[in-house]
Amino acid sequence: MAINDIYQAVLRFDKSGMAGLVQVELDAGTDIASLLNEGLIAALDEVGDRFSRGELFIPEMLQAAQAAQQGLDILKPLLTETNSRSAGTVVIGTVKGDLHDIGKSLVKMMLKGAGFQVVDLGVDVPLERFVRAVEENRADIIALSALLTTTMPAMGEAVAAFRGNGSRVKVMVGGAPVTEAFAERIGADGYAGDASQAVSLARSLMAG
Ligand code: B1M
Repeated sequence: MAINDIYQAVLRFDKSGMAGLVQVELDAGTDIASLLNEGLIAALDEVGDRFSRGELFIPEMLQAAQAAQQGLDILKPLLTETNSRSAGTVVIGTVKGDLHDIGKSLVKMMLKGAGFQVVDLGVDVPLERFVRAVEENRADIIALSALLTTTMPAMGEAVAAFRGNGSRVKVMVGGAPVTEAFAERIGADGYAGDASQAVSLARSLMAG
């Protein structure tokens, strides 16, 4: 049994076997970061590459995501368990027009594990819902995820809206096509390349 089995299971769209494979690795003492990065996430990257090359199509991409999700469900309690008191409140969501959920959910889990209260608005979230949720929850931070180059502009619109309405919420952005340079260009308070960087960034935004 090895992490490669988990990687291969995503590529086989093996929804029913995934939980067992991940549990075996956990029981063997494999660390969660390796399970995620070398197993589930690396496999989804390969799926994306195969999609780009026209070797598989949307239904298969969706099935691969569902298989990976089964593995994440096993890791969820380990990522979210915390004893610390609230580190701050974060509203998180994937921007309008974008249905990609997995990376955003991973960021949510890690933030929860780090003691943040997290309000997850889901995917395809219109700007007005972000604005309302920030007010209703008196959020300290808003975390925006985008996986498509076509939906990234919604992040700039969100930053402009929060600056325009005088909100003091800190805006952090992330997602595969998002870069530090893009974050700076739109005036976001920070960019995180992965879920653990998102935790460090959220902590430093709370401190600053
Ligand atoms: Co989509 N898709 N997809 N897809 N999909 C990508 C993103 C793509 C790169 C594939 C490819 O062509 N190589 C490509 C985007 C190209 C582009 O715009 N540059 C693409 C496309 C084109 C599409 C469609 C347009 C296909 C079509 O219909 N023709 C369509 C769009 C639908 C829509 O959103 N409106 C589409 C649909 C789908 C599915 C629904 C089938 C499915 C998503 C299912 C789901 O999420 N429940 C799907 C999938 C699975 C993927 C890939 C294969 C995997 C995404 C993923 O979950 N990765 C993806 C290829 C790839 O990413 N290599 C692809 C694992 C996840 C853990 O990583 O989300 O990057 P990621 O999150 C990371 C970091 O980015 C960061 O932390 C996470 C953990 O480390 N992060 C943040 C993310 N959000 C953050 C927020 C933060 C901080 C960090 O807050 C501050």
